[in-house]
Amino acid sequence: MGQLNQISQIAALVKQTAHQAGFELAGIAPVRDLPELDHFPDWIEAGYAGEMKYMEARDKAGQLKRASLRSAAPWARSVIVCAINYNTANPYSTQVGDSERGWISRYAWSREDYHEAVMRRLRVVEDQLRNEVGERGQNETVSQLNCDRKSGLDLQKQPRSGARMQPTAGAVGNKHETAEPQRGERLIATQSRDAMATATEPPALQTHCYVDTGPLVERVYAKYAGVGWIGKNTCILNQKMGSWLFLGVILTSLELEPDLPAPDRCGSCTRCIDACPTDALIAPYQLDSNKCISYLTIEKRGAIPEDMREGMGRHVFGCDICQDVCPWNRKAPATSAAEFQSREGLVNPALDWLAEMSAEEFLEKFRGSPIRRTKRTGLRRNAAIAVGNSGDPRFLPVLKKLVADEDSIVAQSAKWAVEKLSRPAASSSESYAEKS
Ligand code: B12
Ligand code: SF4
Ligand code: SF4
Repeated sequence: MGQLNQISQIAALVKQTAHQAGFELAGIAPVRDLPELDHFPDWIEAGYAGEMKYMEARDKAGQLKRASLRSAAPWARSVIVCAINYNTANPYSTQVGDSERGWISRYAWSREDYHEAVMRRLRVVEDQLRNEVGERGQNETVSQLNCDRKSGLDLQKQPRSGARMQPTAGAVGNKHETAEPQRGERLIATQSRDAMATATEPPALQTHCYVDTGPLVERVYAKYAGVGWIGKNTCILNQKMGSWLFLGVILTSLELEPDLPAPDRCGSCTRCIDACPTDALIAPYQLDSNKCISYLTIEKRGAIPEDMREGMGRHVFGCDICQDVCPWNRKAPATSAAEFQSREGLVNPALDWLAEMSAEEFLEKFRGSPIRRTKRTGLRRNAAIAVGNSGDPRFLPVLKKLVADEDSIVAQSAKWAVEKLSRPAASSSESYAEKS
């Protein structure tokens, strides 16, 4: 069988396995310097990553790792991008007018943290790829195909780095990227040869799965894998599925036939930009995290800057406004994945319950939930601010207790909320909801 034929069979098998594993969409992107990545250094330079220092990780040469896979993972030739629908049939959280209840973003209602749910499925695809390449024989599928196809990158010239069970080049020591594969991540090599391979031996197949934590801007590769286009709200949108999608990627040393990039279908629409309550979408395709409610409620540690608090409305974890208003989400189907069905009480949680939540209840209620990321302090801080934005004076007794809270971040946020609720009702989350 022809080599190209074999390689396209592998690509087809990978996609088929991805579908069987529960991904609605899967495609293959090439590893090259894609034009969208040119914007990444500017984004970092402008400070739009806020306090997310892991976004600024650099290699030994001082280059931003996420700006180029060619330096962050020099062995990688293709990125398999998989996407899974997490949409549920629940209405948008901000449609719930009850001022006693807060808004949690759709992705966080899930029964299991998406990192684990997506990683488990990626492993199925990775294992199938490994088995397939193993069965067909390394010589044919990995070495000869990659080198014969003259991609401009000759695998034989790449450093072999011992090949087997080797962490990726230049990982950094922070929460998102570590030198060793993290929990749920693996680096596999199908070839069980001596690490001191000779120059005539084929290089090992390497693969590495990532959900969020890899040194790459997943959405750019999703575009080139044909999964969807990058919308003006910066999210990946698929014509049939909308944007309620989680992404997972498998980097592989195998050079697979790339898919065609998805064409941009935003047209003249600017609904997401117009609806963003905090003007975080500073221009089409450009988000300033410092202004984004998702960043403020999930990633930001310490106190939330005062000038950002009012715009947060009753959001307590994440924000979906720029996706809720997107016309491509109007007919987005609901997921059948059990892990992404909503947990009881999370769609529109009672704000006083969150603000007063004990450490034990936080751990118990949010076991295996992405909400753990903001920690109890963050969640209670967010709830206190949401209460301030509720316009509902019935919260004043609760807030007055919180002003004396031992957690100074919560106490400070509650003090702001008391002042806000005590002011004449000029701005509440009702006026906020009008914008969206
Ligand atoms: C950091 C991060 C965040 C940050 C920053 C978001 C951002 N837009 O960058 C914060 C905390 C704000 C965030 C929020 C959310 N996130 Co987030 N996040 C990430 C993470 C870890 C890195 C993203 C990144 O690299 N950003 C860097 C910037 C520069 O990229 P960018 O804004 O996408 O910009 C690119 C393009 O827009 C492009 N571009 C294209 N055309 C043009 C044209 C011009 C003129 C310019 C200037 C630029 C440009 O340039 C940039 C690339 O260099 C990824 C996982 C990953 N490893 O990729 C998840 C990820 C992007 N997040 C995800 C999700 C689900 C969310 C939220 C929906 C969660 C929520 N409900 O609150 C929101 C969505 C907010 C939004 N509108 O983006 C999903 C997105 C899935 C999808 N369908 O797109 C991802 C892929 C996680 C996953 N594994 O599924 N996130
Ligand atoms: S997630 Fe919310 S705050 Fe962030 S850009 Fe979208 S609408 Fe704006
Ligand atoms: S709301 Fe409009 S501009 Fe924004 S992502 Fe959707 S289609 Fe694109």
